Amino acid sequence: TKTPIRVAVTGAAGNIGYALLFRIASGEMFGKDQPLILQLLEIPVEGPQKALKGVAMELEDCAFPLLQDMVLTGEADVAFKDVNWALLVGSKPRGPGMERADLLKDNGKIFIAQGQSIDKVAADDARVAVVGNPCNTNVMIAASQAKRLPKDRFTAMVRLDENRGRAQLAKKAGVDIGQVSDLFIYGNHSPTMFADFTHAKIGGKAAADVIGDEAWLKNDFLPAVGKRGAAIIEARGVSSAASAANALVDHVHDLVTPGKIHSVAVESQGRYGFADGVWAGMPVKTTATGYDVITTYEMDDFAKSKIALTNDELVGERDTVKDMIG
Ligand code: NAX
Repeated sequence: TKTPIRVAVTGAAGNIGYALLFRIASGEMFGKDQPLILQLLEIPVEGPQKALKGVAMELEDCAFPLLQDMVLTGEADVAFKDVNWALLVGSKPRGPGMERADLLKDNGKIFIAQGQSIDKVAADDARVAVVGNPCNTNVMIAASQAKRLPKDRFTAMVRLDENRGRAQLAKKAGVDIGQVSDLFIYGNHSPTMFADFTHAKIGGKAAADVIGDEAWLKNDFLPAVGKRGAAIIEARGVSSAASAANALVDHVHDLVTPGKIHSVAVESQGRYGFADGVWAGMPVKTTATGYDVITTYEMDDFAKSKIALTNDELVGERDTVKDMIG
C-alpha cells in the first residue's frame, strides 16, 4: 500500500469545500489506491471553526477507507505542515460596493501569508492549486513568497471554464461531451478569458466546421462561457460550488496523471504573448514529474486580440498588487 499524502484545503467549511472534501476523501482526485490525510484550514473564528467540525464529523461518517486522518485548524502553519498538495480555496468575497482593487489587496494579504507559510512548513515536493478569486493573481502572490519551491508548482484553476466551454459546444453540436476535445482556456479566470474555439475539435474535426456558425462562436459561445459564473449566481443566488469542486478534482487529477492535456493557469514566461510573470491559462501536458506547456498552437488575429485583452487585465491586476509583493 502507498504511503498517505497530506492534502491541505483552505476555506474548508465554505460552499466549495463542502462539495470538494468528500470527493477527495473518496479517492477521485488522487486515485482509489492513494491514502490521504486532510489538513483543513478555516479562519480562526467560532462560526467557521464550528462548521468545520461539522464537516469533519460527516467525513468521519462516510467511513472512507482512504481517509487516514484529519487536522482541523485556524493556523496556516499547522494546515500546511508537510503537505504534498495545498488547495487554496478560501478567500474573501467581494462585498457590496467594494472596489476591485480593494478585493485584490485584501486577498493579496491572505495569499502572502499563506505563501510564506507554505514556504516554511510544506513538504519539499509540495504543489499548490489556487481556486480563491482572483485566482490568477492570488497564485502569483503566493508563488512570490515561496522562494523554496519552483514556480511551476503553483497553478490556478481555469478548468471550470474549460468544462463549461466543452459542455456548451457539445450541446450546440448535439454530440456527447466526449466528442469535444482541444478546447483550451487562455488568460484570466474572469469574463475576459479566451475559450479558444479556433482549435477545438468535435469528433476529431474542426469545431468551427462542425458548428458552421462563426457568429455564434464569437458572439454567443464566448460570452456565455465568460459570464457563466454570473449566470449561476443569478439563478442560484450563490456562486458555483459543486461544478467548481468538480473542476478542481479534474485539475489536480489531471496534473497527477501523465499524458493528460488540459487547461491550467501557469506562470506565462511570455508564452502566447502574455506578459512575463503573470499567471495565465494555457494548455499543458502532464508528465511523470510535472507538466510541459503546449506552445505549438498558432493564433489568428482574432485569437491574438482576445489574448491581448485578457493579458491587459492580468497586467492591471499585477500592477494593483505590485507594491505588496515587492
Ligand atoms: P465561501 O464563502 O462559501 O467559502 C469560503 C470559505 O473560505 C469561508 O468558509 C471562509 O471562512 C474561508 N476563508 C476566508 N478566508 C480564509 C483564510 N484566510 N484562510 C482560510 N479560510 C478562509 O466561498 P466558496 O463558494 O466556497 O468559494 C471560494 C472561492 O472560490 C471564492 O473566492 C470564489 O470566488 C472562488 N471561485 C473560483 C472559481 C474558479 O473557477 N477559479 C469558481 C468558483 C468560485 O467562484
